[in-house]
Formats: sequence, structure tokens, C-alpha cells
Amino acid sequence: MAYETIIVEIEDYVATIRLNRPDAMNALNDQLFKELADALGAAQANEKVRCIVLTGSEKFFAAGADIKMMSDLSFVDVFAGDLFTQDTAAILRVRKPIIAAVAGYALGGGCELAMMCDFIIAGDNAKFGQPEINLGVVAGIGGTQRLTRFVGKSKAMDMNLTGRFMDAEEAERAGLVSRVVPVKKLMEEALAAAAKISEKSMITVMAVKEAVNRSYETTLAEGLLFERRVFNAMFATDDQKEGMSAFLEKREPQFRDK
Ligand code: CO8
Repeated sequence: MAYETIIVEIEDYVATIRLNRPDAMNALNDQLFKELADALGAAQANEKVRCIVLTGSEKFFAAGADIKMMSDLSFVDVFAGDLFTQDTAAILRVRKPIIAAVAGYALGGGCELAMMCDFIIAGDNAKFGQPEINLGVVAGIGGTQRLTRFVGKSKAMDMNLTGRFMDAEEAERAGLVSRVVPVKKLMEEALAAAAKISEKSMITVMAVKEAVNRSYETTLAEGLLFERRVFNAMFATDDQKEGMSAFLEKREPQFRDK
């Protein structure tokens, strides 16, 4: 598939996907979501890719779903047409880790897209928000649900009810992002994190992703049991033997994803 709204580069085990609709501040439309879903599916299937970085430009990650595209839609259009649902589900199906490298605006669907990734590294100019209320709608792909789990009810209500933006520092304090770095160093930091992950066993990496994500879907007792069973299962892998032997022999592990 030839892409028009994203740019994909694969280097050193890392697929970088850059949102690329600069005239509309990377606003998310059907085409972009379809291309993104396709690129993520391809990255998942590509054995050379061990981690994915999703980013935008230095000024905007994405300023939300495309308002021009949505303005004339009816209830029937969005309900029966299941706006964005299939393609956002495709993002969540990816088993390899996805790091969101966010600079500038991550608003509405842009903030929600970043939250669908596994963790967010923010440039110091990042601004997060759920301003849908100003358009007479509510957030539609996680802004009332994931944001609430990340930052708690009070701040999620504040963001969704006032439509105000949260800067990078506040986002880090609130637990929305894992770290804030100078915007000029954003890609360097995100790629370094991706390279670090790429050194690990893919089996363990995918198990970690599944286990952490399970914590959002289940009770503590069920989640702890799931984690324990995944921990147990790791002892069936060669990489567990290799990782522990390498530690005891004071050498770097050579994982083989087995
Ligand atoms: N959609 C379409 N175009 C956009 C969007 C957008 N979300 N955001 C910016 N643009 C366009 C502008 O229209 C403008 O285009 P043009 O030059 O052709 O007029 C260009 O980008 C530059 O924008 P501005 O001139 O406004 O730039 P400023 O620097 O003055 O402001 C802002 C930047 C603050 C980011 C401002 O553009 C803004 O507020 N944008 C809208 C933010 C917003 O409301 N986002 C939420 C959208 S709704 C949503 O995301 C719902 C998602 C859930 C979908 C659910 C499906 C089931």
C-alpha cells in the first residue's frame, strides 16, 4: 500500500511511523487511520521490526480527528459507518510495543491515539487536551475512558469539561507521559528507548505488553493471577535460561526469541 498521510521508515529494528498531514496539523481522517492500521499491521508482520515509534512533527502530533471531514456527518453516518472503529481496533491488536513520541499538539483524537500506544515520551512543547466539548461533542476514542485511568477522575473531568490543554510538565506529573525531553532531542530519546527494547527477547517484550495492558481490563486479583501465569510461562523459554545464565556468568544475554 502506498501511503499519502504517513511516512514509514525502518532502521535498526525500529519502524518509525510519522503522521504527515501538515496542512491540517495531522488531523486524523479515514485515510490516515486506514494507512496507519496498514503500516502497523505490516510492522507487526515484519520480523526485522522489534519496536515501533509513532510520531508527528515538532509542532503537532495530531490536532484531533478531522473536523472538516466530520462536520456534515449525521448520527446514522457515524453510528452505522462505525467511524474509525475498525482501524483503531487494528492499532490495539499490535503485539509489538509502540512508543508515542509527542511534540506540540496532541488534541482530541490525537491525545487518544497517543494513549493507545504503550507509552508516551513528550517533547517539552507538548500540549495534550480533549477539547471536543468546544465542538458540541464528547471524546470518542478513549478521552473519557483511558485519560481517566491515566490521570484520575478530577483531571480527566477538568480536561474534558473545560477543554483546556495540559502542558508536558503537567502531563508528566499526572502520569500521562513517561518522560519529558527537550523537543529537539525527542526522536533521539524515543529511538534510544526503542533500541533498548529491541535488545530484549521479543517473547518477554510481548508478554510484558500483554500483562500491563491486562491491568486495565480486569480486577487486581485476576490481573495478579494473569501476571503469575505469564511469569510461570517464561520458564518454558530458552530466553529465560539465557537471561539468567548470562547474569550469573557476568556477560550480556544473547536472546533468540525462543
Ligand atoms: N481538523 C481539521 N483541520 C484542523 C484541525 C482538525 N482537528 N486542527 C487544525 N486544523 C487545521 C485548521 O483548520 C487550519 O487549516 P487552514 O489553514 O486550512 O485554515 C490549520 O490546521 C492550522 O490550524 P489553526 O489556524 O487553527 O492553527 P492555530 O495555531 O491557530 O491553532 C490549534 C492550533 C489550537 C491546534 C487549533 O487548530 C485547534 O484548536 N484545532 C482543533 C482541535 C480540536 O478541537 N480537536 C478535536 C477534534 S474532534 C476529535 O478529535 C474527536 C475524536 C474522536 C473521534 C471519534 C470517532 C468514533
